[in-house]
Amino acid sequence: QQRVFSGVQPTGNLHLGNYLGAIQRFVALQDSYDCIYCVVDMHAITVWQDPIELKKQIREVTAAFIAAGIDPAKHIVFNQSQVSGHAELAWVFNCVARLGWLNRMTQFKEKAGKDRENASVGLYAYPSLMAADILLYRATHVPVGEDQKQHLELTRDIAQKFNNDFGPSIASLGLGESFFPLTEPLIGGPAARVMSLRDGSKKMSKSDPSDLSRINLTDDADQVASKIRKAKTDPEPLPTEAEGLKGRPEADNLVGIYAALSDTPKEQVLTDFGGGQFSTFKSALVDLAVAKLGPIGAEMKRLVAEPTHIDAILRDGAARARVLADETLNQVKDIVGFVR
Ligand code: AQP
Repeated sequence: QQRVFSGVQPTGNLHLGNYLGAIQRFVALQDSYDCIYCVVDMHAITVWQDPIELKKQIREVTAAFIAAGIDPAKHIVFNQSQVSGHAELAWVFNCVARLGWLNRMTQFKEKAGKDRENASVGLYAYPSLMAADILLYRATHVPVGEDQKQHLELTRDIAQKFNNDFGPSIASLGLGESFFPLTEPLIGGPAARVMSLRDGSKKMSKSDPSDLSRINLTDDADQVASKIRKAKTDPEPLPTEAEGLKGRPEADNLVGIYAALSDTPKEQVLTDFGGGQFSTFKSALVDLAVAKLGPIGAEMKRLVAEPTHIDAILRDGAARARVLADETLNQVKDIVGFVR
């Protein structure tokens, strides 16, 4: 059975990058896979989160999933902390992963910054927990933005080392040749890495201090329009072919956003707008972004106003996830040699 797992951190400021790189693709995969979509609140606390805000943010990410079109009745939507198997499997993986592997993780280096001694142990061990999230459900495919590629490679390394280290035990229990799948990342499309609207060399991110750098999913039409109009560009007209976007990161980013929002290749966008001025293209992009994001933002606001409904979705999803998680976890305990 092909199974998709992915997660989004409830760290506030959900933006167009999260939508195009992840959530929009989660929606599209629902017809072809069994999907598990998780609000990864335990990842969020690897950096400080205000407890009152965290609760709101967990509900907001859940609302974004539902508003974007994820069906929580057909698939599983839940928050990570309600299924304790994530933490339990992460501990086993902490003992499988090597320090040298984690030392190479660029996201830790970026997020810890210069004051590394003061970063949480959780931030360092983040990739082990992410591997546990995925492998607890033995997911075969994980849709993510390009920034998560390295963590997905580590997940495969952990799965492979577990399968090798415990090979004889797995075989003696009759659990097949390799217990964990080598999960395939699903990364791609024109918006695998949406860049900041202020600086084409930085990715659009929740933590950028400038609100003008990102389009938030809850921005109203005026905010979306003003941010796109102020987005950095260069003085040249748009090229007529994708080749001409090389060395023009801001133009490339806006064309990629248009392509992903309209579900057309970048080449088509350039056929329609190439040779013209940015102002014309930006007006069309505003119309498209408002038409696409407006209803999602409005539905998110409506859903977060009824937290009991959202909490019921998360509780129900967690109960269904727990059944799958417990099965894997019991097998892992047997494989490792724990008594239960
Ligand atoms: N700019 C982006 N372009 C495409 N995809 C992106 N994703 C994030 N930023 C972009 C994808 O969104 C999913 C959820 O991300 P996350 O919330 O788990 O964490 P993140 O990558 O840490 O998000 P941010 O916005 O970049 O936060 P900060 O500012 O804290 O670093 C993932 O699939 C991610 O790839």
